[in-house]
Amino acid sequence: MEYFIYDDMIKLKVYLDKPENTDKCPLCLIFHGFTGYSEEYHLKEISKAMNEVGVATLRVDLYGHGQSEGEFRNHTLFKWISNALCAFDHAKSLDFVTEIYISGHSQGGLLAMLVAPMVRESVKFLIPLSPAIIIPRGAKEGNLLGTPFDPDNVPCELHTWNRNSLGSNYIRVAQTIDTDQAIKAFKGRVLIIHGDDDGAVPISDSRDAASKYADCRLVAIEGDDHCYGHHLDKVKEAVKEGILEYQGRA
Ligand code: FER
Repeated sequence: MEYFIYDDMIKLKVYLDKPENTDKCPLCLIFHGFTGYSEEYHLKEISKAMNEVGVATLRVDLYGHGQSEGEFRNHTLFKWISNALCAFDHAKSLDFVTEIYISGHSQGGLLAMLVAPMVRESVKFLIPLSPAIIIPRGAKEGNLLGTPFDPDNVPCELHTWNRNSLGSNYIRVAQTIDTDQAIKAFKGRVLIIHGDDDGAVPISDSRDAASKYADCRLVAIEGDDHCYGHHLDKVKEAVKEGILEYQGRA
């Protein structure tokens, strides 16, 4: 089911998929990555895998992406955090939902890591997929998308791979993000999944994050790339196993 929710004046497209033959069930929020959108193949397949183990999903097109409002060049992690909290509140209001999990891919995986501790009283399971921990670090060190810049004199434009450009506030906001603090503040279960041949976002950041979380397992997908072009089946298996294990049914 597709519909819109509102983050105040901003219309956000969401895709709700429920497992068959269930009355009440958990729901997992799924956030896409930078230049991504909810209907990407890998996200639809991961959503199906969750449905197969009895978990509903809510995929959210975030500000400036997919069919949601906002200009790509004006998107920032602050706007995405606001959107994610709005999606969380919406999910909480759905009467079939028993519990909420949070997942996301790449920049959406980073977003999931930032939002989970903010709603830690209700979210006990976090599933970052190839999380782009590299973004806040790159913003602080002065290198994003392979483009070096002076982090103390933030450039007014950042050119991306699909010819869209990005305003400077993206970088200014990313410079304020403290990933280690978000990791420290989340004590629930974490399952990180990451291809070990990811050229866009290094798996080393996920290994480091996994060692810092209180309760985390990292599943490395051997030979896979950023969007799981080779072994999406293994990603789906890892998601299903992780959910069943979390639910104590494995
Ligand atoms: C970067 C590396 C990765 C970057 C963004 C990404 C803006 C995000 C990737 C994704 O979400 O798929 O340097 O800079």
